[in-house]
Amino acid sequence: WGVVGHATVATIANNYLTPGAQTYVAGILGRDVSMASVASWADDYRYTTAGKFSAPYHFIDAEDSPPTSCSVDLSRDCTKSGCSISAIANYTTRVQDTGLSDTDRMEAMEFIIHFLGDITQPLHDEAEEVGGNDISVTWDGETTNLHACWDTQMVEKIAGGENSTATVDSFANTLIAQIDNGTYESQKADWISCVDITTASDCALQWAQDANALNCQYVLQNDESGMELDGTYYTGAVPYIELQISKAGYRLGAWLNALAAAA
Ligand code: DCM
Ligand code: DCM
Ligand code: DCM
Ligand code: ZN
Ligand code: ZN
Repeated sequence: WGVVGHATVATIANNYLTPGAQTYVAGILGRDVSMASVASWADDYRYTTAGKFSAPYHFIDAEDSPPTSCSVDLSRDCTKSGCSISAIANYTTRVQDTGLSDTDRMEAMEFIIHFLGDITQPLHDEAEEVGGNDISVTWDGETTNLHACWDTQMVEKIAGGENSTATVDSFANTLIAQIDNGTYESQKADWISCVDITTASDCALQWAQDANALNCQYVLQNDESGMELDGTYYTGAVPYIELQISKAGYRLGAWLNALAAAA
């Protein structure tokens, strides 16, 4: 996801933190630092020399065959340099390691906030055409790629603008209302059916498989190459994007609650 997506995930998660988790998160990030404000730090960091090692952690390149066959296989798909699943496990361990420096634990927390978002973006769980980066499409007549549209253009169109606190808060509140007593009320328990911080890799694999399935259901269902996405494709994608961002936020809240309860 882009900046609006990650900030919305973090804002939703923040809404579901227990009082203990609010204190726990603030103690690690810093008192006046919101989760939303650090939610895209990992995307800036991966382009720095110091942070280059973390670039593969944002995705898992599932070598499946969409739209016919979708699957994620940890041993097949998580490379030696790591992937989103190994990263979620690693940083879940590191944020709990009180022997690490405050900076290392803060970075671990920021990685968790970010990667529990990215893992719900279907194209972050897909090797095909480099997660859709190599599928050229247009958005309102402008050339871009399928991955960027899912990360940014479509999310901003749903949210009603580029990144701002007002846009993100309003989008997050709309989704929170659906989680609390709307479309998602009956599904949200499934979203957190695996929230066991002692088996983080197993949970993250389930989350990746859940999102990867959408590549066969919708994202890569037709040949999107050359397609204008700001039309029928966008309209059909909206419910999936809202679902995945809601899911990520609610799950992240539960994950942080579990971390705080174990601390
Ligand atoms: N930032 C962060 N975590 C870090 C370092 C920076 O969340 N470990 C955030 C704080 C700023 C932004 O990234 O909003 C830019 O930080 P800087 O000016 O330190 O590069
Ligand atoms: N690092 C990490 N996860 C680990 C070990 C290290 O993210 N399990 C990070 C911490 C530093 C960088 O990698 O930012 C280099 O760490 P080190 O100097 O410990 O090799
Ligand atoms: N990405 C991905 N799968 C890959 C490579 C990249 O999901 N195999 C994601 C990471 C960014 C976007 O695609 O969200 C663009 O990546 P980059 O800037 O590395 O081209
Ligand atoms: Zn992306
Ligand atoms: Zn990312």
